[in-house]
Amino acid sequence: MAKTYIIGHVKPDTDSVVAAMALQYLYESEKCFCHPNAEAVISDKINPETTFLFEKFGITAPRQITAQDITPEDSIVLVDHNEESQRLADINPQQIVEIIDHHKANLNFSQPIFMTFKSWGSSNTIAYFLMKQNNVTPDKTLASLMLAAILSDTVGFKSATTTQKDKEVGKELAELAEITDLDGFALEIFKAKSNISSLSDEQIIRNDYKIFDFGKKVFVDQLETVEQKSLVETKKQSLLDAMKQVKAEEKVDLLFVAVTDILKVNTKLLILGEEEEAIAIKAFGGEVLNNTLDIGAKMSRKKEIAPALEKAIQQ
Ligand SMILES: [Mn+2]
Repeated sequence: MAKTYIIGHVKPDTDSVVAAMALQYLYESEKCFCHPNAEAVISDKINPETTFLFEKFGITAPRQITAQDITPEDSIVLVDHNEESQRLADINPQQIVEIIDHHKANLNFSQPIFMTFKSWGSSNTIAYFLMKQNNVTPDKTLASLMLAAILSDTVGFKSATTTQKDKEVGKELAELAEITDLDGFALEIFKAKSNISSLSDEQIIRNDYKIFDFGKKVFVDQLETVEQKSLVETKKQSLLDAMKQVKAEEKVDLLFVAVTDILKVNTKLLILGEEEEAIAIKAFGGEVLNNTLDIGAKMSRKKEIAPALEKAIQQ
């Protein structure tokens, strides 16, 4: 029987995995979406933060698939991404029937599809909005995970991507989840996100990266952490070595690692070489000291870091 796969971006974060689960719940509860046999799936292993959350709430992760698992009769719903470089490799764009996303659209389809794009802070804010529109209420566990995803994507409502809608939805989900200490819950999530102790240097560089095509290929990894100081000081040299290796492997023109302190609200960029230094200074100003550039309170890769780099490259 034909299936509908709901899938987030490669290198899935909590927002993309949980939003896929939320949409499965919505499609099962409200048949008007006409997505039979909907299944939330993932394209890569879940990250330490999502692992922590699934353990905390006793949830099994969605199944990991490859394009080979999708038959020509199946449909695909993309969530938390739209552009080709973020999609599961080798899927047929003709099979994409719907997209729910909060990123910049970069699309070209030969057939009409359903699209819900909202510039809110999290795909789960959109998923909850769609649920509400259809009189569907998430159960307590799903509400907890959706709240966690919103807190994670908006860095506890502190990121520049945060909107009034995220806060409003967060409040409603907290009630459904019966979570009263939002700050405490956010801190737990940040600590799990920061826990990179089990990762090698290369895995750290590849933990949460996006490759942007700004005329030049730009790899931007972001480490959202409560341990910025130790990462930027103690671990810097081995991270720079791993950055050099990943840059060669990925054949990108520029590679940046943004080390964001989510409690202090500050980002330091690790600068690999002269090319990165020139673009980073053009983008953010300031001075590179020991391969590090302090870019201040900028925490959002999507809204602050990537657009500034794009502008600097295209100047
Ligand atoms: Mn997201």
